[in-house]
Amino acid sequence: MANTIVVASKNAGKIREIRQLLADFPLQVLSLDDLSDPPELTEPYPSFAQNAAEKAVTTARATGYVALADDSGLVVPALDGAPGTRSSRVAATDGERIKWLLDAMDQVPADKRNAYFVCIMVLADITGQILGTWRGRVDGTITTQPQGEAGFGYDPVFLYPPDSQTFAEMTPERKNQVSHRGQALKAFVQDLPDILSSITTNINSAPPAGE
Ligand code: ITT
Repeated sequence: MANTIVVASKNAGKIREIRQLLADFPLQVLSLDDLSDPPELTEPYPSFAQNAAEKAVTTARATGYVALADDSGLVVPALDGAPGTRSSRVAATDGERIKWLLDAMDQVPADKRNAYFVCIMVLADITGQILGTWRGRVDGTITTQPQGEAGFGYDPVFLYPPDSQTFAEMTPERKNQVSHRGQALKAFVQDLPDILSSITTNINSAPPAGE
């Protein structure tokens, strides 16, 4: 129990990557899909950090588990920062989101197609206290058509220049090495020994959620 965390996400791609990156650590990693009555999560704020905190705090309070939330997205300077915190909401499916992006960038020349992924991770305890915040960012460029089948979200159109491959053409291991989520989770894992003792303390000393 003390070493159980719940990932405050319904995004299967994110959950898979987080599970891979935490596989070697002494943690039982649940997701909202493992819970019978998962909380409804909202992302009402204009910043990744605020939305991540909202999701972590709501989930930890509602479930009684320490919760790790990931708010992430794609920032395209040529689109004034869009889709940004609205990355999951510009359309209903990954395919439609990619079409939205490529259409929006139809007239953007090659030298202005730079973009980056951001990931903010927040861990909250069952009282709603934030135990830590970790960040990652990876820079790349947006292709003119999808390339590759792996990953999720905008991966088929996000080219990582050092490898001359999109995230959807890489192995999952390689994406985790360089991605925004991989960076944030590596920083989280470095803090994990301290956090585990903090989690134990909080679970033993705090009242159950809702009291
Ligand atoms: P949860 O809130 O349930 O975690 P979500 O998909 O709504 O899921 P976000 O609001 O953080 O999560 O939106 C993140 C979106 O950004 C995600 O849906 C993708 O479209 C995109 N995204 C984030 N990380 C990505 C990655 O590693 N590869 C491709 N696209 C990514």
